[in-house]
Amino acid sequence: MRSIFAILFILGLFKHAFSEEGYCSAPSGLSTDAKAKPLYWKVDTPTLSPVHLKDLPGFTRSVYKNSHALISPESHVYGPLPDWSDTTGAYLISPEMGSHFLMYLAKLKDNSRSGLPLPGVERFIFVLQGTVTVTNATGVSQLLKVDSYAYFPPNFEHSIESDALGTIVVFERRYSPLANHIPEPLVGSTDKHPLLETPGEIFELRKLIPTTLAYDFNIHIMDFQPGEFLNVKEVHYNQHGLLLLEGQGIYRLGDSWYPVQAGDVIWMAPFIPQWYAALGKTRTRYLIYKDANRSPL
Ligand code: UGY
Ligand code: MN
Repeated sequence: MRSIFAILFILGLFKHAFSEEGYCSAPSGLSTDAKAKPLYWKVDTPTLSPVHLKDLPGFTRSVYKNSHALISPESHVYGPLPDWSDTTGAYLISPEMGSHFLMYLAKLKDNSRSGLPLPGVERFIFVLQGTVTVTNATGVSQLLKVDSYAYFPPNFEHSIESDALGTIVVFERRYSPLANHIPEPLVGSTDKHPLLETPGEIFELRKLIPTTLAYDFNIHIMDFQPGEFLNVKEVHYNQHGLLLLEGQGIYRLGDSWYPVQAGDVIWMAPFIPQWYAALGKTRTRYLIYKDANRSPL
């Protein structure tokens, strides 16, 4: 009796392996298995339909050109970050592309601890997931939750730690000094910032860094409702590093039009024509680095 069950079980396993993995010969019209997939079934159920694109081997929406790059999540490559402990990071925008700034994602866990930026380099962090603790040289600590950020002026001693899981996006650049203007460290959160005027535009704008001359860049948080778009087809000397936090839409970069969604990162070189339209059913929110307050000369 036992051996009959064993045989039936083994037969069942074979049947499963063959039909799941498609090792068996193509099903004939005489197949009695109602679940068998007909020959050429993929023509009608194409891998290329949007929901399946991520499963297509070798497929990525990432693009790298002289004037811009789109780096979508399936292309992010994580590795150790120099001088950080127990942290992995993915550099997404760096001077090798032509940018004057660095943008990377860092994943922290128990016992993670940041290294310091290079001398003369300022740092901005924004929390995407979990919580992180930032501590200054005198030992004063602050807990940052999702949507909170911190700015560290150049040569400002600090550490970033996590006792659980935390993901942050980090921007760093060599500070461009201006006589009599000294940037201060900052800590804050997006929701504490008032909406700013955006003459001629419809999107909602917050700036996370003061617009005073001490700071040589800003981080804008821009919100679009579905159907809203940039009125100005922007062309400007400033550089951008963008992270889509929520939503989806179409980004125009030069002559190319890209479907984009939350998680995507975009590098925009100076003077690249840029335009965005929000689509779908939910708001788009993106975070965007923009250099400011310094002459391009
Ligand atoms: O301020 C900006 O340059 C911003 N509106 N650019 C952008 O969203 N691509
Ligand atoms: Mn712009």
